[in-house]
Amino acid sequence: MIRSCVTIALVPQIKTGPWIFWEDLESGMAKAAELGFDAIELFTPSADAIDSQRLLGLLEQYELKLAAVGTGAGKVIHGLTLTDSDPEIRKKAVSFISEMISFGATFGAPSIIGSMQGNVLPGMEREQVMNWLADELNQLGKHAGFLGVPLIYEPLNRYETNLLNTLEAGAKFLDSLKTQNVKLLADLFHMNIEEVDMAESIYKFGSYIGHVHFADSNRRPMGFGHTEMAGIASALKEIEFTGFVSAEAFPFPDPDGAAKQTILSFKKYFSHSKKERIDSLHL
Ligand code: LER
Ligand code: MN
Repeated sequence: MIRSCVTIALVPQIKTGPWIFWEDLESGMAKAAELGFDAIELFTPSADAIDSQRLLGLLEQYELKLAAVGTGAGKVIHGLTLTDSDPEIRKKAVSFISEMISFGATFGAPSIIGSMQGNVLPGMEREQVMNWLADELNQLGKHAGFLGVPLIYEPLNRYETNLLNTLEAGAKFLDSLKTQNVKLLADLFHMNIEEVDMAESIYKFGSYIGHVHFADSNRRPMGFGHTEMAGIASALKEIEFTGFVSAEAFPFPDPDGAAKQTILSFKKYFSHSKKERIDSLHL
């Protein structure tokens, strides 16, 4: 069964980013629960930013799962990437992500490596950079596996990284790793820029996909752009995807409106109830 998820960002430095809820943790969770989301995805400044006992209590209280945790704050706040030319920075990036993996794993949630992957910058050799990334994903994937969760690697569009931009490139790279515990994140916004045919790529590389970011072509909530979601939803069902479709989209027109639009779109494409699917068409 495909489950719904909404993002909550608790990192003030990136207030203009593609995350739905921005208030405090509890009010985001209360709204997610009220709208009927299955889960939340958290974007926090660090692994110790939220007290685990408190989060556990809130997840129980609002009957929500923690679907995933993002690691991008390591770059935004601390300037860390896994492919920095400075070995000390790479080491700090690995330890930042490693701590996030441990935090997420307490709740059975995988961590996501998105912007922390970095770029091949002028003066660097691509082969060397990809070797660093491979070694680090092997190490981090093993750590995650030890804690019983996968690690999620996210191909990003060309304006954010020049490492790997498509599901195909990501899948080939994962095949070259020693660890089998790294999965791909299919972010529909990045895919809209990079894939030739989004549904086809999902069919082809479905076995690699561990998480989905749900946003329309313009990164607004699904339904506010021109992505052909019906074919993509069929592909996700066809590959028997059982993870979370998580709204990482701009809070347009505002967080509440974005969350509402997301859950309506989710029901339209993924609900098992015919009544819910029909109702969502009339709103
Ligand atoms: C992270 O999931 C992502 O998609 C990046 O574009 C955020 O900068
Ligand atoms: Mn994403």
